[in-house]
Amino acid sequence: MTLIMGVVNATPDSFSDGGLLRCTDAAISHGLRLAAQGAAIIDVGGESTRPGADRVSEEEELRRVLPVVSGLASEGVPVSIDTMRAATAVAAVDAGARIVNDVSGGLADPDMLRCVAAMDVDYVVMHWRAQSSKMQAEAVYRDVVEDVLGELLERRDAAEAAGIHSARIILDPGIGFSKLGEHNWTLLRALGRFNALGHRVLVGVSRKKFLGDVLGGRPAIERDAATAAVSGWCASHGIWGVRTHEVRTQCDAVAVGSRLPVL
Ligand code: PMM
Repeated sequence: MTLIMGVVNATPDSFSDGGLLRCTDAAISHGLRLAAQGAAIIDVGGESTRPGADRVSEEEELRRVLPVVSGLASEGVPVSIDTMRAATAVAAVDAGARIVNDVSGGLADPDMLRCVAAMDVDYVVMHWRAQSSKMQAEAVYRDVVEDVLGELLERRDAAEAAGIHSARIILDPGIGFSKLGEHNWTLLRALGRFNALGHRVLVGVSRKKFLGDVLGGRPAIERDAATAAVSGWCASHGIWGVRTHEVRTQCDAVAVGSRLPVL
């Protein structure tokens, strides 16, 4: 059955009372809660990738994520580290992470693929074209499905050429990254094409803007039901995992979607 990857953003602005220690404690508790609710993996990130977001320094990213990764891993929770930096990936794996979730598919840091190849971990290769501050300017496609599939396979090939075993690679179409609303819907309608590539596929639509756009501009926090509709659709397609902020409703959606396989 499609698994749920629960999102824990270890960013001070995600936890309203601020302060690193409180942020760390809140992030660990939140991750434990999501795991107890049924998330099979907790994805810890310290850098926002929202359209327009600026980057944080490596030091700041490490300060945010490492205590959260080790806190969750020491409780036996499978952790993935959401980072584009090789040094952060290496430190997080050292702290107990089992999956490196690189939204840039190895494009943002030239050391990433080599470093991941040297570790005993799975690697999420997401479709990505540019850093968040300028990614929406790159949302131009001839045929969005063919272009994304082609670019994703180039990154898959680069990962394998760097020594990452094929079975370790998880592919992700990168919903919302250098994509306009209609691009996202077109990609979701073509999920079968991504699954046919022979790798596990991860999909992240949780609370993203294109869902709010079909609901009259509904704010992010009120998009979990819409997210669940897509989680069910992913489960119908036998997708390996969905990355979501909320877990309980998504588990229900996946349980139902898995009983309605798309033939
Ligand atoms: N989306 C975000 C962050 N990390 N990782 C993967 N593999 N796939 C995604 O779609 C993805 C990701 C942005 O979402 P957030 O800022 O709401 O967490």
